[in-house]
Amino acid sequence: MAKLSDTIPNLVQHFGPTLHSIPSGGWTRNPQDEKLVKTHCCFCGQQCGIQLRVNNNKVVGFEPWETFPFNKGKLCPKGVKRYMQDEHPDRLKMPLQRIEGRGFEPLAWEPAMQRVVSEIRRIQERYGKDAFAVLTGASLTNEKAYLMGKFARVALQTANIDYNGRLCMVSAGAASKKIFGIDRSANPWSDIPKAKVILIAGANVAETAPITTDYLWQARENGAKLIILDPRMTPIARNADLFIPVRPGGDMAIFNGMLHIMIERGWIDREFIAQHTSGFDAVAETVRKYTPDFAAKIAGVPADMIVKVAELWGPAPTSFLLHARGIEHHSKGVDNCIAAINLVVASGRIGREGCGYAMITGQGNGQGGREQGQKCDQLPGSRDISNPEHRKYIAGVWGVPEESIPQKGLSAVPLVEAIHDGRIKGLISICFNPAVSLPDGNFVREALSKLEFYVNIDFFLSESGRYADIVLPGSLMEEDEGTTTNVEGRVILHRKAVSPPGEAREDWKILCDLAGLLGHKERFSYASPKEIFEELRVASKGGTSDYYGMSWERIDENNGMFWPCPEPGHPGTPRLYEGGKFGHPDGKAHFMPVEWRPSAEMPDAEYPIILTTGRVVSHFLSGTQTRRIGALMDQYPQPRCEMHPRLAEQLGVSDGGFVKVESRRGQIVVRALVVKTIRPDTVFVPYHWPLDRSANNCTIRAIDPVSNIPEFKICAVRISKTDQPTDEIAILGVEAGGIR
Ligand SMILES: Nc1nc2c(c(=O)[nH]1)N[C@H]1C(S)=C(S)[C@@H](COP(=O)(O)OP(=O)(O)OC[C@H]3O[C@@H](n4cnc5c(=O)[nH]c(N)nc54)[C@H](O)[C@@H]3O)O[C@H]1N2
Ligand SMILES: Nc1nc2c(c(=O)[nH]1)N[C@H]1C(S)=C(S)[C@@H](COP(=O)(O)OP(=O)(O)OC[C@H]3O[C@@H](n4cnc5c(=O)[nH]c(N)nc54)[C@H](O)[C@@H]3O)O[C@H]1N2
Ligand code: SF4
Ligand SMILES: [Mo]
Repeated sequence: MAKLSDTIPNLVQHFGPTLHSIPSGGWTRNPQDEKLVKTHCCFCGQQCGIQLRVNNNKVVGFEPWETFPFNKGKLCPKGVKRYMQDEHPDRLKMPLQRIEGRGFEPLAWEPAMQRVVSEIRRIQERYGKDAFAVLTGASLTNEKAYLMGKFARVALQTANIDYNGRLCMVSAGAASKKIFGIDRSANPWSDIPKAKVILIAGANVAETAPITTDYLWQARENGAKLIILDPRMTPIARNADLFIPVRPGGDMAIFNGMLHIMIERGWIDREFIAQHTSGFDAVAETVRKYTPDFAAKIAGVPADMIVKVAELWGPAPTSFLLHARGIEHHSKGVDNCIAAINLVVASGRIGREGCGYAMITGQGNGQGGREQGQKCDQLPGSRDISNPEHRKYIAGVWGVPEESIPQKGLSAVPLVEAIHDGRIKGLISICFNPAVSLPDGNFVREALSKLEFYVNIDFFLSESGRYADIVLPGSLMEEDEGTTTNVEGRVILHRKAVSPPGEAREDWKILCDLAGLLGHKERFSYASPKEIFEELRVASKGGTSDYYGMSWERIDENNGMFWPCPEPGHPGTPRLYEGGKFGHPDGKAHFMPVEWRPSAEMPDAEYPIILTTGRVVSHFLSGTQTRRIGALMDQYPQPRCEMHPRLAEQLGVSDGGFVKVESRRGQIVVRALVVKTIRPDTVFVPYHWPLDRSANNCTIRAIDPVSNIPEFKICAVRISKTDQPTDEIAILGVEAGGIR
């Protein structure tokens, strides 16, 4: 059984000697060998085009890729530095096994794989197939995401597979499916500059989708008005025409309040509503009570702001609404998104040039990662695992009896709860770092330490990997090839720039080998990721996310292709819902009424302050990659607790001083960042750090009843001034190990 105490001495050993050094390992630059590889950034859902400069099987730099249409050569600080992680001395190059009391030791591939297979067999024989679970990620390519879904259902026959997009896109996806019938942003980004009003709710665009900022500036040049809803005045909000400093959890009241005014003043498109939608009357009835005063009280903003935002949005000739996790990471995340989409559909401004709606996807393959069947309730092509027709089709593609495909399993948070209470005994995880990224971190780490067997596939030893019995060295994006689907729904191709170092292997090969050893060789005998794509495209045929008409060659020639693309001659579909044709069988958009409700934990006398969590520009997700890049560490070395000067004064805290942030579940000690750009009742802590700097020590395990997304964006905390923790220097030492 894994205990963190076993691994800590080894952890220090693991990080200790590596600071600031790039071992040359006998490598020499070969001037004749230099080449540029056109590919894409490995980080966020923008998936910017980049050219990697490669020499003698190493990425040594980059050049902009100016003809790639999405970013036209532009990159953010992470994209520019991404290649520096490749050479970090922590890169895993051998399988590791954790030995009780000794920590990790290298192991050859064959015994490592044998141990994994025998533990899977032992656990499944003893406790049943579903006692072995799979956690995957949306940074994986489409091919790997597809492979993971098939691996779980065919090779392991476990129902319990879910992915880290469960912490990310699922509220937006569920809302889009309910209203539009399709889970994808509705427009290509080229529609953004054509919109006259742009409303952005809960997205810190400048830091988390930096290239989108450029599209917004183009819109501003064209005279667009910009509206931002965020409890913090984010960089983009400083240039907005209207900034609404909403109280966390209050957005739905604003959306319903806007619709209330739009109906009252005749700013809805009655003809569009009659022809192309259903269910509007129930929504009109629900928003009747959302007067500006009523909505303002819930949202914690002045009532005239609600009138002002309705006056900007209501009569606009064209518009674009974008949102991200700020309104989605809630136990009412789906309803928040529904309220936002109701506004778009009621205005009739969708499905034509300059009229759009988008959820800003997060992870590199945030879009594709949620289509290929690695969700607990899903089969490839965004199919439904409980639909008999869908099951039959996929069983045919996989060549297995339909009955052998498990039914719906547990989603990420309940899955970890099932580990904690002993229903799940074994775990394989790839591209997911639950020890840092799931809410209620102490509970999650306790769960991981209870597993009888845990195998983790990663290129660095993540905080979750430290609980694993076996760690298998997988591949970085530039060490493998495959497709991802960007924020617009554009499927693009990542080219292999270098091969994995040492004995590390491409992720897909590891999975296929494992499936083979488990007795399913013939169904996992792909010669390349391209062959996996060929099967994926057939599996997606007829599903909503239909890739059937695409090929790697077509994707390459066209700088990406938008799904649905149902036939080989089909041009793809950059803009959805043209002519008011929506994705439901009746072709209509289905309005849904939603009522505001309180968040799972509201501030009270004991825990009086709202904690919200999120990101900073220089770090990515659980930080395993960006905390190893020196230039990014220099920009933001440690998490800080953002608070308003008024709150800081009440607490007697000064900028840079230490504070203890405590919730009912856990605590962190971090430095304060005193800024006027945040509501005085709310503090913000970025979550990219582990252990005693992990914002998720404080967050709550409440989830949305429909999407099961965790409520990362609001919980109650108390804050007190405190001294510098004695271990800060040690922790800083570990984390300053970035490559410069
Ligand atoms: N630099 C960087 N970029 C990233 C990532 C990263 O880790 N680092 N991750 C990628 C991923 S996976 C994702 S999901 C995206 C996330 O992208 P975003 O959603 O833009 O990022 P967050 O910081 O999680 O949250 C966005 C904003 O929500 C606000 N907020 C909090 N509560 C509320 C609320 O109740 N209502 C409203 N309206 N706003 C609220 C916060 O103040 C914050 O400014 O970024 C992607 N891009
Ligand atoms: N408090 C709080 N918590 C949050 C959020 C928040 O806003 N606040 N945001 C949530 C969101 S939106 C997200 S998306 C999640 C992200 O949650 P995580 O799952 O933690 O995301 P990553 O940091 O990408 O972790 C993935 C792990 O896989 C590895 N990895 C990355 N790419 C690959 C690959 O191609 N192959 C292999 N083998 N390994 C790979 C990385 O090294 C890392 O160890 O965090 C969520 N957690
Ligand atoms: S915006 Fe996203 S995809 Fe583009 S360079 Fe930055 S992290 Fe990479
Ligand atoms: Mo995300």
